[in-house]
Amino acid sequence: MDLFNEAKKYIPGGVNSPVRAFGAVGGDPLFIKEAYGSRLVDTDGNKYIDMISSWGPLILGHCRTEVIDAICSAAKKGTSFGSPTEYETAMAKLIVEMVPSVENVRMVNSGTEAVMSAIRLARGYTGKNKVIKFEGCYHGHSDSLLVKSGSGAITFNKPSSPGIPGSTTEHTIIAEYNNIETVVDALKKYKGDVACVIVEPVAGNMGVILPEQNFLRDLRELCNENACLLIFDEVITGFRLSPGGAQEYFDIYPDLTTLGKIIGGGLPVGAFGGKKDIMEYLAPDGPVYQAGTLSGNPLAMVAGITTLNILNNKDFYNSLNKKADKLWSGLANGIKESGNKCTLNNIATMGSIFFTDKPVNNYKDAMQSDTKLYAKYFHCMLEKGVYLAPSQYEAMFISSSHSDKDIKKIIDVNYSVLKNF
Ligand code: KE4
Repeated sequence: MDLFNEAKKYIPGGVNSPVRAFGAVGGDPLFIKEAYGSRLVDTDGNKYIDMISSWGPLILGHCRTEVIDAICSAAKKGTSFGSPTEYETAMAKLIVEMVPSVENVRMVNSGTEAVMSAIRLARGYTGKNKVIKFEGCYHGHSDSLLVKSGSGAITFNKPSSPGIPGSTTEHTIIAEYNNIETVVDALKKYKGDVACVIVEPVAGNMGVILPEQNFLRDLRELCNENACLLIFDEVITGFRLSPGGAQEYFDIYPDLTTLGKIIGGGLPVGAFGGKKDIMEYLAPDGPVYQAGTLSGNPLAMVAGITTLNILNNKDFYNSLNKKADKLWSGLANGIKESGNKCTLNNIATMGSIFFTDKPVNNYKDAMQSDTKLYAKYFHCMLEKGVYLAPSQYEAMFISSSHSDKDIKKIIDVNYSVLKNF
C-alpha cells in the first residue's frame, strides 16, 4: 500500500510534524517499522544508519534495553494517575543535580510547552513584556515565538506563520545570532520593558551554528545590566553537550533553562527550570499559571530517569565525543578530498554540512547554502543506507549506539557521494 497517500487521507500532509514530510528534499518520506541501536528499518525492510536520532532524543540509540525495561515495568503499574508520584521527584532531583543553574524544575510534555511556559514565567516574574529571540533560532511553535524561526519554519520558507495576530508578536524582538550589537540596540530601544532574551546556546535549527567567542558571555552580562532574564533553550543541547548541557560546556549560566528531547528518553517530555526565587512564581505557589494533564507521567519519567542515569558520568561523554570527533574529521576530509564546496559545523555529537564554501555563523550565512545540492546529497546518502535529516536546516546526531563500523561507513559513503557529485 502507498502508506504516504493513505496517511494523507487522514493527517494534514500525511505527517504529524512538517519536517518529516521530505518537503525540503523531495520524494516520499520513509515509513519506519522498527529501530534498534543505530539502525532504522523501514516498512520495506531496508536498514539505515540513523543520523536523526528522532531529532535528538535518542542519544543512547533505539531500544536501549534498560530504558525499554523501565517503561514496561512502570506500565504494568499504571500509565498515568493525575496525582504526584515519587518518579517526578526523582526526575526533578536528577535534573537539579545535573544542570548547574537549575534549582527547581517543572515537567511538561514537549519543548514547545517548556519554552512557552518559561516565557510566561519570565514576563510574570519581571513584569515586563518584550522577548528578544534570534533570527533562525527555533523554540517550538507557540505563537509569540514563531517569528523568523528556524527548523521546519525555514525549511518551508515560512519563518513566520499565518494565523498569528500582530498583537501577539508585537513583543517579540528579533536580533541576529552572534551579533551582540543587535542585542545592545534592542535593549536600548525597549529599555525597561525586556523580560528576557532567549537563545539556543548552540543553534541547531538553521543547521548547527556555534556561538562565537564571547557571544554567550556578553548576553549574560547584558541581561544582568538590564535586569532581564537569560533563557537558554537547551531542548537540543541539554544532556547532549555534557551532563550539564551547554551551560556546563561553556561555563555560562542562564536564569531559566528549557529542556526536552533527551530528557524523555524517547517519550514526550519537556521541562523548564531555574533559580528557585523565579520558579516560585509558578502556580500553585505563585501567580503565574501553567498546567498539564500528563506532565510528569510515570512512563515518561522512568524513561527519562533511566536515560539520564546512564548519561550522568563524564566517561560516557568522553567516549561519545571521541567517536563523534572521528566522524567529523572523516567528513571534513571527505569534503576536502572530493573538492566539494561544503562547510561542516560541529560540536560534541551534533553537526551539519552546509552546501556553501563560506563560513556559516548566522542565519544569513546559512541562507547562502544551496538547498538543492543538500537535497541531492540527502538522497544519495539515503540510497547508500545513511539517513540524514531531510532538511539542510537541521542537525545530524551521533548516539552511543553508533559503532566504529557505522562511523567508518558514514565517512566512506560521504566521500563516495561527494566524489561523484
Ligand atoms: P518540541 O515541541 O518539538 O518537543 O520542541 C520544540 C523545540 C524547542 N527548542 C528547540 C531548540 C528545538 O530544537 C525544538 C524542536 N526541534 C525540532 C527539530 N529541530 C523538532 C522536530 C520537529 O519539529 O519535528
